[in-house]
Amino acid sequence: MSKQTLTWFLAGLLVFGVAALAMAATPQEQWNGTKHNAKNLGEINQDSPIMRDNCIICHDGQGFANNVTKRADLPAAVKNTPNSIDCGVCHGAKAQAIMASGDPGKLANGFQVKGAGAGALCISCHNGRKLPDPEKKPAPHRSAQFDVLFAAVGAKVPGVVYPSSPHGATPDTCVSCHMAKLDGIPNHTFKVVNKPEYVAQACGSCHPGLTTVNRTALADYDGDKVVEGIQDEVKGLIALLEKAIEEKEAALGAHFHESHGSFAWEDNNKKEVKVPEALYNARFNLALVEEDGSYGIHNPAYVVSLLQNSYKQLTGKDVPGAALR
Ligand code: HEC
Ligand code: HEC
Ligand code: HEC
Ligand code: HEC
Ligand code: HEC
Ligand SMILES: [Ca+2]
Ligand SMILES: [Ca+2]
Repeated sequence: MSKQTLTWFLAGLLVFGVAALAMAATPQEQWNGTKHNAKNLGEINQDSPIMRDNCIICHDGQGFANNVTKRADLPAAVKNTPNSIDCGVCHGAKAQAIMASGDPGKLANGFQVKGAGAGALCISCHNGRKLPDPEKKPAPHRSAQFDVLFAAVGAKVPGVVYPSSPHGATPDTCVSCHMAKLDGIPNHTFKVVNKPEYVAQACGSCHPGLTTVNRTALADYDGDKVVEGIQDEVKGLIALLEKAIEEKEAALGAHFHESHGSFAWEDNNKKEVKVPEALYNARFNLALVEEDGSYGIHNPAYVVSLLQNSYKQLTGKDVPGAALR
């Protein structure tokens, strides 16, 4: 190679390299905008979950990494600050061991899952922590993704057989769908991007040709006579169940509220109202599905069945005109 050709070759490499760098995003750029970054959590005070004992094991990155539930037990340098769930947390020793084993260990609500691949890391934090209990009336935590994906948790009507999950079987569970390649690297926004290129990678191995996460449902589940995308069918069912719940509460004169992770109903004099089990169950399933946040994608048939059966248990009749699961 002559000296001149070599110069051109090197210049070409440089241009190509810069272009490639400009195209590929970095994990840092993608992570910056997420809620794993404490900067995006708004105003933080001592009552925020990222600062509170018993919450920091999931809400504070160093709480998780050091396996600690009390701030006082954190290393001095990170004890008094909110600590992001950052690169070092998810690529540190504890997280690596969980990803390699595919086993998040026993969860707060007693469930165990093995073979969850890299998604076991996500499951360590993204689980609902509670089981339905009409006596104590707990609410699911705002992170019920594990519970729905594995059809593990839900207020079930005795005798009804609920569908299990096709999506719990994805090899890296959460990571397969949420961390497919985005701009050339594993997606560190952690959000499923509802664009054809992304959907093709996250879902295409099992649903060839799918271009939107809102995949057309197999039937009309909310009974409005239109077969919509599954997320719209689920939103339709949520609206129907919510209306039925509010009608029941109005008839009982019971005002609903949630505090300290439990549901409660009170009359006009702020005295507790005893409500039927079906009402608690319906509230639990409604919260579970809303807090899961995927509007049915994590486990379509299960979510449809939970909502439809809650509606029936509460009102005594099937969702009018709907295809039942
Ligand atoms: C097992 C792990 C875990 C524990 C323990 C935990 N949380 Fe959470 N929590 C989460 C996850 C994960 C989310 C985010 C879920 C999502 O975005 O779907 C969350 C979300 C929340 C939210 C909603 C935040 C928002 O921006 O909307 C609040 C409020 C909250 N948690 C409060 C608490 C409090 C208070 C405690 C302690 C008493 C606690 N959490 C303990 C995992 C946990
Ligand atoms: C919430 C957890 C989480 C956070 C935070 C996180 N990562 Fe990752 N990262 C992962 C997972 C999961 C993978 C995919 C690993 C696998 O499948 O083995 C990954 C993959 C990667 C890869 C690709 C490795 C490969 O083999 O291709 C790089 C590089 C990386 N992360 C860097 C970073 C950097 C830099 C940060 C901080 C800006 C960061 N990560 C923050 C969970 C995380
Ligand atoms: C150490 C605990 C922890 C781990 C591990 C973790 N998360 Fe989170 N995640 C949280 C908490 C806490 C929040 C909510 C923060 C808030 O809103 O206060 C959250 C929020 C989210 C959100 C909400 C959207 C946003 O803006 O960021 C998504 C999506 C998410 N996590 C996906 C994942 C995925 C996928 C994994 C695995 C690769 C994962 N998380 C691992 C604790 C965790
Ligand atoms: C089969 C693919 C798939 C699997 C597996 C999966 N998700 Fe999702 N997830 C989705 C889709 C699709 C959405 C909805 C995205 C939308 O509406 O744009 C979603 C929504 C969410 C949301 C709400 C996002 C937001 O913006 O608030 C969170 C949090 C989440 N998933 C976490 C998880 C966790 C944790 C796991 C593992 C326990 C998991 N997901 C497993 C596909 C998946
Ligand atoms: C590992 C394989 C696999 C992956 C990856 C996967 N799915 Fe599925 N999915 C299935 C199987 C199996 C079924 C059940 C049979 C069917 O409905 O095709 C299913 C069912 C569904 C249904 C239910 C249809 C109904 O009405 O009951 C929807 C919606 C869906 N998937 C959407 C998605 C989306 C969106 C993604 C990507 C974010 C995805 N899936 C990724 C295997 C997968
Ligand atoms: Ca419909
Ligand atoms: Ca509808």
